[in-house]
Amino acid sequence: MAGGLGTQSRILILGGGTWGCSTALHLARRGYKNVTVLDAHPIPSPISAGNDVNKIVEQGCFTDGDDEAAVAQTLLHAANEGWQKDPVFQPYYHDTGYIVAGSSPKAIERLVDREVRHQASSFRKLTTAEDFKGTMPTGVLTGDFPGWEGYYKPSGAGWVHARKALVSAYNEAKRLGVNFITGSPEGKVKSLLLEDGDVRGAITADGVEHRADRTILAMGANAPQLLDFENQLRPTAWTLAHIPMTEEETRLYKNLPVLFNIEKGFFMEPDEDKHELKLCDEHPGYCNWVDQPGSALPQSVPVAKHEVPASAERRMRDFLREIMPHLADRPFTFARMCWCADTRNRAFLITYHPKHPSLVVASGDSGHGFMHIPSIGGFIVDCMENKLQPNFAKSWRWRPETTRDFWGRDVLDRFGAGNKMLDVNETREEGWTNVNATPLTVA
Ligand code: FSA
Repeated sequence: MAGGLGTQSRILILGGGTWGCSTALHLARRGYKNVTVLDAHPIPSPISAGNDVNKIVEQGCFTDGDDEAAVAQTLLHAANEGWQKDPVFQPYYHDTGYIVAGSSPKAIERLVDREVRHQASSFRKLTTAEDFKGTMPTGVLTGDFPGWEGYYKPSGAGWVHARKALVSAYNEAKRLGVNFITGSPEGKVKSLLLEDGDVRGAITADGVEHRADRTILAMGANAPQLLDFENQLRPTAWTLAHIPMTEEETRLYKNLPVLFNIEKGFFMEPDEDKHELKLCDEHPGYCNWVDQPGSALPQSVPVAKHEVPASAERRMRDFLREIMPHLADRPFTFARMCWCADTRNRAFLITYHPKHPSLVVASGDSGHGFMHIPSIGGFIVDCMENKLQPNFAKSWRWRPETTRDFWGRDVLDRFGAGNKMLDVNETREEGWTNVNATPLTVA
C-alpha cells in the first residue's frame, strides 16, 4: 500500500451522506487534522438515503456462513453501543420495540430462520389480528391482518430519526475541524484524480484539483459513476411516501413499535415535527438498467426522484388496508425513491482498491447501512489504517470473482411485489404519483 499515514495526512472523503459523515467524524475523533468532505449537495443531501425521517434499528442479520455471522454480530454490537452511549447519536434512537411479520409460509419460515430463532426468548409470537392489535394502543391497528404471522420484541430494537442523526454527525465532525465543501460545482466530484496508476484525490466540477494522501469513496449508489466496480455493486431503490396525521393521531401513535411485514411493507410512528407518517412498501427493489458503452453487462444507474411509481403507491395502500384501513386513502404529502447499493451477498464493500493503493472504497450498504452510522466510520478508518480484523477484511474485500455474470435479477432474500426485481423503466406506462398536485389537507 501507499506510504505511511499520520494525523497531518490529507484525507479526502467523496460523499457527505451516511457513511461519509460517519467517516469524517471518526477521523476527526482519531485526531486527523486535514480532512475534507466533498458533496454535490448541502448536507443533509436530498439524494442521500440517510436524509429520511426514520430508519429501522434491529438485530436482523443477512449472513451466509459462520465468518459472516461473526462479522454481522460485531457490527451490530458496535452500532448499538453508539445508539445507546454516544452523545452524538443517542438522542435520536427510540427503543420502541419491533414486530417482524410475514404473510406467506415461505417468508415466515425465512424470517424465523434469519432473525427470530437467534433470539427466540426475546420474541413473542403473534398469530391473530387481536394479537397484532394488542401491541399498540386501541385505534392504531384497525385492520384484519389477513394471513399474517408475526413476532414481537418489545425492546432492544426500534427506530432512529435518520436525518437528525446524520446532521448531528455532520455538525460534530465540523466542530472537530473537518472541512466540508458542498454544493455544485465546488463540491460536485467530476472525476478521480488519477496519476501513475494511483488515485491522488478528486477533481470537482469547478475544475479544482483536491489532492490527498488517501481518498475514501463513500458515494453509496453513485460510486460506480466514478470508478469501475467490476459489477460488484447494484444500485437499487426502495420507495417511501408520507401521509399527514392530525395532532391527535400523532399523540395516539407516539412510541409505537416498528411494524415490518417482510413482503408487504413497514411503518414507524409519525414524524414529531411535521406529523407525517412514513410508509414503505416492501419489494426486492427497483433498478434502472442502462446499457453502458464499454461495459459488457447493463448497469443500474440511480435516478433521483421525489415521486414513486403508481404500483408502489398501490402496494402501500394495500398494506394500509390490511393493518390501518382508516388511513388507506389519505393523500400523500411526499414520496421518494431511496437509492442503496447492493452487493451480491449483501456484505459491505469496504477495502483498499487492488489497483489504486491510495483509494479506499466504502460502499455496498446493501439496504442495511444507515443503522451503522454511529460506528461504520470507525471501521472505514480501520480499513484505511490497515487495522481491520481479518474476518472483516475478508468479508468486505474487493471480490469481482463473485460477480462475473449478470446478477441483476437476484432478489437477495427479499420478498414482496411478486418476489421479483422491479425495473424503473417498466413504470413508464403506469405513471408515477403526482404528490405536488395532491391536496395536503387531511380528509
Ligand atoms: O431490516 C432492516 O434493516 C430494514 S431496512 C429497510 C429497507 O427498506 C428494506 O426493507 C429493503 O429490503 C432494503 O434493504 C432497503 O431497506
